[in-house]
Amino acid sequence: MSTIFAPITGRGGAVATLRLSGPESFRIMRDMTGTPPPPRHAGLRRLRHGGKLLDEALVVMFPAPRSFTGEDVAEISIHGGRAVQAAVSEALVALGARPAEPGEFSRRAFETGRMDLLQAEAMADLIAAETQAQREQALEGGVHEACAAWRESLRQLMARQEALIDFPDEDLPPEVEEALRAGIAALRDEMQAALYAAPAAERLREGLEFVILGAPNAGKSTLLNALAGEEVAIVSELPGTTRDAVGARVDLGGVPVRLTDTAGLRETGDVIEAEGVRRARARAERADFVILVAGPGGNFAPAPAGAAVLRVRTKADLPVDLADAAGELCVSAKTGAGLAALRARLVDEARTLTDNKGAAALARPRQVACVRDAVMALEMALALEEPELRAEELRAAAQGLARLAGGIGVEEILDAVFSGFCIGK
Ligand SMILES: Nc1nc2c(ncn2[C@@H]2O[C@H](COP(=O)(O)OP(=O)(O)OP(=O)(O)O)[C@@H](O)[C@H]2O)c(=O)[nH]1
Ligand SMILES: [Mg+2]
Repeated sequence: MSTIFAPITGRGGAVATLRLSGPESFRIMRDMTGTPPPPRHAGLRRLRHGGKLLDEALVVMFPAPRSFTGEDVAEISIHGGRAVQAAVSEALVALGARPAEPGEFSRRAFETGRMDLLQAEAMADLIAAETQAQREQALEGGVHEACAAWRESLRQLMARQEALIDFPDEDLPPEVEEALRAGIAALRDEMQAALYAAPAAERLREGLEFVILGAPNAGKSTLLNALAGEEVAIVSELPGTTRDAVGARVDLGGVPVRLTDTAGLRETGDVIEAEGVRRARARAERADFVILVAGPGGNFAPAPAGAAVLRVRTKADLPVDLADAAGELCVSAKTGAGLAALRARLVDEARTLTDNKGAAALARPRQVACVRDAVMALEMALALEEPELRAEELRAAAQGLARLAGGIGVEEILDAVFSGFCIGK
């Protein structure tokens, strides 16, 4: 096993912390510091290599197995500048360590049993979280706990199923069989609830896309700028100003949303604008939510099939003697009227779309696939009368859950999982 190192702090700070992990890490620290501090105590040490002083560093040693990776780990906090980091990195390489790959620390932590795959994924999500709702889901999504509880329930069901196999069924009261089936059904229902809620959890992890769609000059770009709080898109009184889809990331009640402004919808001989209109429609069809925009007296574009929409009437400051239709929200970017109400509506939509109703937050396709396999096996088990066959399906369900936690059959997916992590994770 090689000894690896990487910065575990972000760029540009006054201090950078490097983590060194692997069998040679303590020897390397002895070479550089003379005498490293005792385990789990921070000590200030001069780092030297080849007779040269490199920096003064705060050093902490974590002997295996009580370390992040489960291996011997040293963490050294050095000055954050480029030259210091380069000199220390060079010395570490000269002494036998190599730079870590993205996710390599986490992968080692997984391989030494310090965390299961679900915990590793949750940690990656926590570090990547941009908004508070994402942070909460990563921290309290409960998949690790739910998986452990499901596996325990299943273990008990399997034990009862085995007991049924070992005794001829005449000897057993029918209640035993019924209770077992009810137990399987209850477990299936709980896992199914998490599957139903999974799209919401995935949407929160990935972020939502809201698209602004409507006629030219309706005030779409103005609305984007107002909601984003900055001048993202060009606004002009000429219809057909926006061609490319222009996006801004906004935080709607803790949910990350990409708000996309699009070209005004109209028939046009201008090939570039026509392409913009085509993209606008395509974008809206894929969006999680569409904000249909129309100016005073204008018509709303038809909603894309299947899309959830909100109708927003713009330029409410202009006098028009048209009664407002029901279900429209009137705003004026000029006076600010209605913008708070619009934002509140969008926050509601964002929260609803990402509300997983307290179920375990299966936020990755990998997790969904494992739970779906387990649920299907439980369905099969419920459909089967023969105890041996049913036991077989319960074992298949247990395998699905073992894969969910990363216990078995994961070799082929590990690269994919951990390569999605950053260097230093
Ligand atoms: N009075 C008033 N004018 C507005 C308001 N919102 C936008 N406008 C004006 O309407 C015109 C068009 O605004 P844009 O935001 O560029 O409209 P758009 O829908 O993006 O137009 P295209 O990109 O051409 O499709 C500009 O002159 C804006 O200043 C508003 O609330 N009140
Ligand atoms: Mg525009």
